[in-house]
Amino acid sequence: MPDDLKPIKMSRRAMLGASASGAVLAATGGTVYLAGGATPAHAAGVNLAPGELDEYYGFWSSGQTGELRILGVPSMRELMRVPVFNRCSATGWGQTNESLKILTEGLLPETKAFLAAHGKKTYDNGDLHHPHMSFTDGTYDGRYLFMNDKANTRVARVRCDVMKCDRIIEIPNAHDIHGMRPQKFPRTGYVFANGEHEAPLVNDGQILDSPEEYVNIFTAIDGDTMEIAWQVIVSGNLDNTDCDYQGKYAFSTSYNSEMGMTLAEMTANEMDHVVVFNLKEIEAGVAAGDYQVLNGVKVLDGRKGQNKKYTRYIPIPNSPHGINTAPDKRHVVVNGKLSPTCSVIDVTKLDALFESDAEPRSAIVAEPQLGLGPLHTAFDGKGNAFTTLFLDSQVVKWNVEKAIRAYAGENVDPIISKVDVHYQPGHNSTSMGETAEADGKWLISMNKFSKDRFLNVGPLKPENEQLIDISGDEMKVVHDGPTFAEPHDSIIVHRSKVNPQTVWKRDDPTWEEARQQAAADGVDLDWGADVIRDGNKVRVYMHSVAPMFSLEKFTVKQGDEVTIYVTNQDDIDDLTHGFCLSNFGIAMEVAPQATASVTFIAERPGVHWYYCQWFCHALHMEMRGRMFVEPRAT
Ligand code: RUQ
Ligand code: CUA
Repeated sequence: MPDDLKPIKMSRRAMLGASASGAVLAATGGTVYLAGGATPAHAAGVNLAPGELDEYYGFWSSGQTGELRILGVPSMRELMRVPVFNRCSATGWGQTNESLKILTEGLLPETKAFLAAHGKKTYDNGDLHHPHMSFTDGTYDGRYLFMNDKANTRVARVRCDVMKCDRIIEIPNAHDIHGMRPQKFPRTGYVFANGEHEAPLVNDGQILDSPEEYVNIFTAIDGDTMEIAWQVIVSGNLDNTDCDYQGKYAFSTSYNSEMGMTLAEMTANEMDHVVVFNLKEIEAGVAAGDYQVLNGVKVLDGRKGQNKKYTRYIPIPNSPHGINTAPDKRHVVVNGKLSPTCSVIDVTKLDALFESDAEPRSAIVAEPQLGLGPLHTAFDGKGNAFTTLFLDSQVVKWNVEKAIRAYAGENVDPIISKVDVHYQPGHNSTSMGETAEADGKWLISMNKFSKDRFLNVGPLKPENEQLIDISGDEMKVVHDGPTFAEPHDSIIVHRSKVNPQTVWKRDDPTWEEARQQAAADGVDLDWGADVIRDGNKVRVYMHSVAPMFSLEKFTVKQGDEVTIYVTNQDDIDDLTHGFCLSNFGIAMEVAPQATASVTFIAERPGVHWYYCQWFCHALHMEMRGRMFVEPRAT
């Protein structure tokens, strides 16, 4: 633990509540937490005192809200929302030219045409399930976060130096990206993305009821360039994905090996499968030209029965969902969902599947019976696994080595303990748990239902994310955290891995187009106070220094296409300004040393105030100016 980490202290209120309920306080390694009979109703959980910092960053998805969220762990305080697939009223994401560039440049041509027919430039919804950080040598490297959009088949990247999204791409040929993971070794490298829903390969309206012509697509994206490296056609749909610590294999679960279209068809088989992707063989296939090009992407055939060395299909009971590689760098846990089991793959046994056509199930080394509805598994780095049981509303802690011995015939029970969670857990995540540096301190159980755990806010309820202390054999629920629709997944990253800037650098590429336009206009983007007319296009350059904009007023004509560039010249930590043009539906964030711009048609004659919409100064209310729109000559 770095020296600068302050011990986590309980609040006085929590301590009083805890002792009143007869709980015992235990201190370990600077961390104080509840033990014994503390009931969550009395325990405020692990509170940090005012001003104390969390030990971990939690990166949270937000499901159908479409943004990334940053929480502090263990306090569970929400620290930031990073807009990605959504439209954000506060920051102007989805409206500023800088964000629209990112939101539109990666869309497929047919998507752009479709959106244009609706008067839109981009989608304004998304379904962000899985946020994961880039890796180097099996652990987080603090460069990027990657995340999927199930709703509109996209993958996005967030820069960790500024915690803003810098690239979004739409994935051609696939339908609805669900599972997504970055390569762990040697580095990211690839970002693997599962198409969840199968469709005809050429989906042009010719085929509906011929399931044999439906395929599914596994995609490898180059995480550095955000371009698609290759795709593989597979049999069955694809749910979640993970990869090994050796850089050789990726794996995806399939809950519908039947390729069924109805619920009855989809759940007919007792066994579905995990698809194993052989990265070296796929790369060799690409090099050898064994692909077709579809929508500009190299697509290889890895379907069952192709007898190619690209894929193998390991039968797994039944409709498996989550797949999680253990920090021991060897075992991969496949969560059975409709089967009460988890299946454990040993990655050292995968070579034989490809090289000597060994029976696919020979890679399974354990299949413990854990409880009802296993969905996802996390790890403590001490050989133990934590699996969510959706139907039982529990988390089960079990030992991987014991499960392997039991599978080999020994009379040993791998289950260590179970804890009730509230209610119906989906994902879970442990501190650093999806890296080789899993540290076994905290577990988040991401529960889909909160029911009675919070004040009733009407028929729509928050989810409940519970913080669990996993440092001992018994798991202890120490905090309930409500979250809005609808986080699926999270990762817990030690704060030593992440070090964002506090102000922007003026040479940041985000506003490169503004920089070029200003140069073409002969204007100083940094210190602008200029109005440039170019036909019916008007470009307004201003900067802000609290509490003033450099332009107190400017004039345009009705019908002009106006672009306003605002550069925040304050370079003090946290001194963000905003620009809101009232009754024009325009508002944006301009953080310290950033430039942001927005384009609109000045269709309303008269005086219109613009004002700073981020509280910045004692004279924040006075930080305003006027746009005068001269009426069109009639
Ligand atoms: S999934 S609740 Cu979208 Cu990650 Cu399993
Ligand atoms: Cu500038 Cu408020």
